[in-house]
Amino acid sequence: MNGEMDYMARNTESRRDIRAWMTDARSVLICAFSYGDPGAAPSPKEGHGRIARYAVREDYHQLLRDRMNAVRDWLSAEVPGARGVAFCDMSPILERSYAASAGLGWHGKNTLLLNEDVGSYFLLAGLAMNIELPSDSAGPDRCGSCTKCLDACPTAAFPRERVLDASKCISYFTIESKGSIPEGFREGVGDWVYGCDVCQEVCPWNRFEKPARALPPAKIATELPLEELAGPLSAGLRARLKGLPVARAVRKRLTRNALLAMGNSRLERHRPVLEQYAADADPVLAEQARWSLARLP
Ligand code: B12
Ligand code: SF4
Ligand code: SF4
Repeated sequence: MNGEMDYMARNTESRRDIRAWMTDARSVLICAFSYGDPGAAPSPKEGHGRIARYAVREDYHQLLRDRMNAVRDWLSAEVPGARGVAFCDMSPILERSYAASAGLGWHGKNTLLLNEDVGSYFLLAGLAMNIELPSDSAGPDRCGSCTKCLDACPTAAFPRERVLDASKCISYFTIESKGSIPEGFREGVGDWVYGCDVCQEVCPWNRFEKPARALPPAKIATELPLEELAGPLSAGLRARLKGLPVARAVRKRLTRNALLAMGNSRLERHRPVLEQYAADADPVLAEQARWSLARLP
């Protein structure tokens, strides 16, 4: 279920118990940072590829670790001997489990953490501390009988509620997977070129989405022209993508994803670009372009 993300099968100890990661940890302080932006839903646009909302603003990894380090520095100054290590996304720690135990929300059926005030458009970052902190308690599950996210997933990546088969998720295919996207899933990937927000867009709790205060505003639109994404990036686009998560994407993966979306668009105007890549020295790009060409009318 992990696809090529081998790292998820490693460090299972620290996923079970954070003390395998920080031996003297006694508390976890975890925060949610909203990137809500009502009205900024990535919507299909002819000849464009969609980008997940979180990826169009400044990369959050260092930004949020810095914020948690500022909290750690303040706590260390207040409590002599207090020590802590910040984490955000990159460490083998089940952030959603800690966040749920801390009362930040509940595990939605789409496996994301949901909060009744802001929905699910937030990111998590935490601090493992060597001191005992007062603890909060988990809140109730508010999904009820809703199954909108499970029904809407374009690649049927949920074998059952609250379980994601990561090897079928568009987010995995477009961001993490290095080789060819398996044929059986290409149609489902649709026009997504970096991440996927479908199981959040349909969630009724995201109606309560509020403008983000905790993260910087979006720097680019959530839809970009496929021709621009497939070719060598222009200086202008490179400058606009600088510092965004989408800029972390390996160039080849972004090209592969744009070629796939061109096939799904069925737009004749993409033929010249696809014909050019059909003869590319890279077998993944060449095969993807041929598949997409075969879908043009
Ligand atoms: C690897 C990863 C991915 C992989 C695999 C996801 C997966 N299977 O978990 C891929 C690339 C597919 C992915 C996709 C996305 N991700 Co991601 N991802 C991660 C990462 C780095 C690790 C997750 C992990 O270890 N998963 C393994 C499983 C076992 O862990 P788990 O789902 O957390 O499950 C545990 C708990 O949920 C709990 N649990 C599950 N169900 C229930 C039910 C109850 C009642 C209880 C009590 C407990 C419980 O038990 C499980 C085992 O202990 C985390 C950051 C982190 N370090 O946590 C971000 C993280 C989960 N991702 C995040 C985001 C934003 C996304 C995307 C929305 C990005 C996008 N727009 O494309 C999508 C959403 C896909 C989806 N529906 O979940 C955010 C989620 C924020 C939130 N509000 O929940 C995180 C927390 C990053 C962050 N720092 O903010 N992601
Ligand atoms: S992110 Fe997209 S592909 Fe992944 S589970 Fe959600 S809807 Fe399905
Ligand atoms: S769409 Fe419905 S089932 Fe899915 S997470 Fe939102 S409330 Fe829960």
